[in-house]
Formats: sequence, C-alpha cells, structure tokens
Amino acid sequence: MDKPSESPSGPVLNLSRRRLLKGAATAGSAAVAGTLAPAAAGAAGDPAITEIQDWNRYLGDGVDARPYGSPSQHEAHVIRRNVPWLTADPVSSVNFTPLHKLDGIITPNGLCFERHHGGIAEIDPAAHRLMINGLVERPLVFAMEDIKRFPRYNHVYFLECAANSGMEWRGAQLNGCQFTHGMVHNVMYTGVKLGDILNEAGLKPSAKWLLPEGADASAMTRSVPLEKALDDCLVAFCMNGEALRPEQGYPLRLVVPGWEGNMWIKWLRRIEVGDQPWHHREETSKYTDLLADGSARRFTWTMDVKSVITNPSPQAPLDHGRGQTVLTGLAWSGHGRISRVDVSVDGGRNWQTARLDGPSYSKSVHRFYHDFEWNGSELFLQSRAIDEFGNVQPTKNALRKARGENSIYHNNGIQTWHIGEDGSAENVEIS
Ligand SMILES: Nc1nc2c(c(=O)[nH]1)N[C@H]1C(S)=C(S)[C@@H](COP(=O)(O)O)O[C@H]1N2
Ligand SMILES: [Mo]
Repeated sequence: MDKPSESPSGPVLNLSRRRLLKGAATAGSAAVAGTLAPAAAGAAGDPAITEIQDWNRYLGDGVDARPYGSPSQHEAHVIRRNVPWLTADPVSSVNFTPLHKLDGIITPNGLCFERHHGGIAEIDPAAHRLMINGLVERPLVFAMEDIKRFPRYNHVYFLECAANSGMEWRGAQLNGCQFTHGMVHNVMYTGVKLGDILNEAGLKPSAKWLLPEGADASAMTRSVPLEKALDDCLVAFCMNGEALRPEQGYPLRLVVPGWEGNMWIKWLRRIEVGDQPWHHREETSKYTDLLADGSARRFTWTMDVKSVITNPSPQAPLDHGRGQTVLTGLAWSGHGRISRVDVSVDGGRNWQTARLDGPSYSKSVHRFYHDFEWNGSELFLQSRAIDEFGNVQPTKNALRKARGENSIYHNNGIQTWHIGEDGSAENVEIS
C-alpha cells in the first residue's frame, strides 16, 4: 500500500513539494470513487476464509532454521531509508527511522536511524579500550570487561539528531514522517554511570568539561559540561537488551539523555577532562544555529518539546475509507516527560487532547492516539506536545520569527499533514 510514497521528494531539491495552503477547507467534489467501500474482509466467498492456505497445509521451518530472527518477508519494505541528494556520499551520511511503520515507544534495533561522519567502525571488543585522561588524579584505561564491573542501570531514552526536520526550515519539503522526523530513535540502554567511571579516575577540582572521542574514522569529539556528565550520562554497551549494534557504536557509546544526538559519541574510546570547552568542529562550524542577523546560537544542547503524527502521514495514507480511524504519533522532550499532546484535524483552529498510552519515561518518546470518525472530508492534521515543565511545542512560523530561516538545527515546529478526500496525505504548511 505504501508503494507510491516510500521514497522522499526526489533526486533533486524539490521545492514544488512546498505547498502553502489556506486554513479553510476548500470544498471539493463530494465523494471520490473507491474510498468509501468497506474492506473486503468477511465478504461472502472470501478465499482467505474458504481456501486452505499453504501455511495451513504444510509443516513450517524448524527451530534450527532461524538462529537469529528477522521480520516476516511481508515486512521487507519496513526499512531505514536515505535521501540520496542530502549528502555527497553514503559514508558521511544519514538514514531515517520508518516511524510510520512502528508502534509503541521502542525502536527495534535494526530500524534505528544511523548518522555516521566516517562510516561504521567494526570494532573487536577485545581490542577496545576506554581511556580517561586530563584533569584526573589517576589516568585510567579500561577494557570492556572492566567497564562491566561497575554497577549497571537501565533507561529508555530518545536520541534525536539536532538536524532532524532541518530540511523543513524554509517550507514543507520531504514527503513522509520518515524523512521529516526520522532522525530519532528510542531505545532501552544498559550501561554504567559516567560519573562512576570519572570518580574511579578521581576528578581534579579544576575539572569542568569533558571531551569524549570516538574510535571511528571521524574520531568525533564534543565538549560536554561536567555537570551533565555527573547528572544522568551513561556509558552504554547494550540496546534493547542485546549488545549495541555496530551502527550504534558497538561496543561502547556515550548516552547524553535529552541532548542533541551529536554528543552521544559512538565507539567511545577516550574521555579527556578539562577546565573549558574545546571549540572543535562539531560545536563551531556544525551544530550551531545560524540566526537571521548572521550570529549563531552555540551550545544549544537540549532537544526541545516536539511531536509528529506518524499515521496517517504521506507514506501511510488513510486507505480504509470513512469511519472509525486511529490517528497516532510520537511526542518527546529533552527536558523530561510529556504531560499532554493536543491534536487538531482542522489545521490548528480546534484542538482535542490525545490519549497517551504506554510507559511514560523522562526523556523518552511517548505514544499518543486520537480515535475518531473520519467523515471523508479533507483534513489538516497537526499535533502539539506539552512537557511536564509546561514547554509547549511552537508553530514553525513562531520559530522562524524567533530564529529566521538560516538554521538547519533544532526545528521542533508543529507539522501539518493534508489529508485529501481520497485519503492521500501530503506535507504542507498553512499560511
Ligand atoms: N564516533 C561518532 N559518534 C557519533 C557520530 C559519528 O559520526 N561518530 N555521529 C553523531 C551524530 S551527528 C548523531 S545524530 C548520533 C547518531 O546516532 P545513531 O547512529 O545511533 O542514530 O551519533 C553521534 N555520535
Ligand atoms: Mo547528528
């Protein structure tokens, strides 16, 4: 069903995607053929009922056929996808989580979006070390088995790249929540407290900043304030119960809850302790927010409150015709828990409170549902998240007013999907 819409807008920057629609629903033709028929299930003579299927007739695979399981072949289209024109090569690039095909709050390991600056490092854990140096009493080097002797903790956190929704600053462009919002994943990490490791090395009184470094070809580094490190940062070795995937930093990654993904150093090999930030590439020329007046916001670490409707959405149209409909989406805040999500079906004129369901963890995505009757008329769907500290997700226009349109990063504006009378969905903005 998602055949025509699984790819992003096209091979080149497609500004025709950018549609500004007036808020008022325009009266179109009353009914569109084919969309109002009830589903075929249950109809007389349905072969799904009357015929004996092969899987019913023949024995299936035994327990030795699939030592490591994978999804049904019928789910083969549920994959991470990239936007080919976005980056010059696939090595320093990004792909996107298929949010429109997922439910609940946990992102399966094989579907977590990937962002690499120098490709995936394939590390032999026996040859991996974590070094702590700089302003410490005892510089230390840990092997993996040493790390695992610290007390372990489990937490569910979202990771969002600061550039998520970054292509939408100047208008609606990419046609699918996978591409507009798919630089986020939500995982249960098992790891040890960064603070416990630092205490083992002994922080000198002048210690104020950390510089975690990756063992990959990009040797990524970011300056992290010590206060955050001691608050809730983890050094993690498991995701969703199994070892980290190579894509996500196997065997060791830094977890920086609620803060921009770039700081979550993968393939973590060294942490230098210092008394001031280092001003490296990823916090000067990148991951800074260029404002309208040419100045740049720096060290904008926290990912602000945000939400998106994942179904229906451009890759997942309303294909069941009018009647009972489940609208669903995700909401998250780098400040803490989500306390409420509002949903509008008329472009933000009227709002209703959505139903939050599933576990509510701090700095984790939350799942929301809005169960409603679709009468077959066009809709302008929006969601607006509010976190436990009262932070309210802004409109895109409010963001532009405050920060201009030059930035790539930290776009947490309200997303609009237009639903046509035929159930098709498109990325639009309301002027
Ligand atoms: N060593 C290293 N760490 C890294 C990166 C990298 O390229 N190398 N990319 C960063 C960026 S920009 C993001 S958004 C997240 C992406 O994490 P993921 O690949 O698990 O989605 O990892 C961060 N950590
Ligand atoms: Mo990122």
